[in-house]
Amino acid sequence: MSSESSKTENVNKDICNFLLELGNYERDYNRDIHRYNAYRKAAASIAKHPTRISSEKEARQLYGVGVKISQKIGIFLRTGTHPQLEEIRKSDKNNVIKELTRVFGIGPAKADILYKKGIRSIDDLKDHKDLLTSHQIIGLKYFDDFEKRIPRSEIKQIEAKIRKISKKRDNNYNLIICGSYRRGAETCGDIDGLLTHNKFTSNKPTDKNYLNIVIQELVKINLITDTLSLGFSKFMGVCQFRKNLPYRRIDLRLIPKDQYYCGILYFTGSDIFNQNMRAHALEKGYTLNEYSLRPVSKNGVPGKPVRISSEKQIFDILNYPYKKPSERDN
Ligand code: DCP
Ligand code: MG
Ligand code: MN
Repeated sequence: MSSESSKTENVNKDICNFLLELGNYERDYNRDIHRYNAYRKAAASIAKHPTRISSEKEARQLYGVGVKISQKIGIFLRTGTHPQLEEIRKSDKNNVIKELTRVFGIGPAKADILYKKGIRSIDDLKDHKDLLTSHQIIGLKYFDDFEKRIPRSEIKQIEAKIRKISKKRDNNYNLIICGSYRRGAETCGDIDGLLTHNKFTSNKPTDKNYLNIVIQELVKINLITDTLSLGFSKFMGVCQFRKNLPYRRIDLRLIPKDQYYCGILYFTGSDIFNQNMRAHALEKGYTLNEYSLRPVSKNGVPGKPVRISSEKQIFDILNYPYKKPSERDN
């Protein structure tokens, strides 16, 4: 989920990598998502800092960098490493978990189970597919391809293709690619598409399987090669734009027209940006999620969704400074 929005060069990259390594350890080994988020938040903030950070004190001034993390940065700056980092790198279990969680669909909990069963590497896994779900087997099958970044130009072509195919089927379909692509990244980890249909809104329940109709078309033309999961509003799978190009992870969602702006705001991210904006919304007496923005009453009950007619309007209502997608890394 890295956000490679290659803008100005990050002069504190070593510090960011140091923090991310500690953060991943908290997530994968201790399964402490709060600590993981704290490290990521600090790293995202430092990545945006235009000048070289030279002291603990300087780090402490930055948004999202607390006392403990800045102390660690201080030690890292003085010694080029940190005892905790050395510890982590020595841990066999941690290294195995780190390797196994590179397979799409294998999270830290599953990796832990596999470790306990004696699996030590990706190669071990290939001989023990019986321990994996169908999801994870697909992750293993495309292991090398899924680690490759997707160039922006390829996503642009995939976007055009999906748009053309869905519009041909029914001109009421609309498509927008969100995620890191919409944030302007030169390369992306996966493809995140949002689909709407002019006749589909949240107040008119429907039996029509709008998403499935498009997926079937995309399977027919061999753009979509595998399905990880498919529900009424959410598809996760694999696509290949052209023979000999890598297989790519693709997520497609169907959203009701009236939830369009909250949908694209959420799906554009980054995830850290979303967390920060949601926290801000709560402070302003609103609850914001991928579907709607709703005022919260004094006793904590969310009211009716506000009718939204642009992405910027959500920022305005919350009195949150508007950020273009390319500025939404945190
Ligand atoms: N998202 C979120 N919280 C999560 C996961 C996702 O808010 N825990 C939202 C914000 C993300 C968007 O969904 O930007 C798409 O998720 P991805 O995992 O595809 O992340 P990105 O597209 O931002 O990065 P990448 O280039 O790694 O795909
Ligand atoms: Mg993405
Ligand atoms: Mn995604």
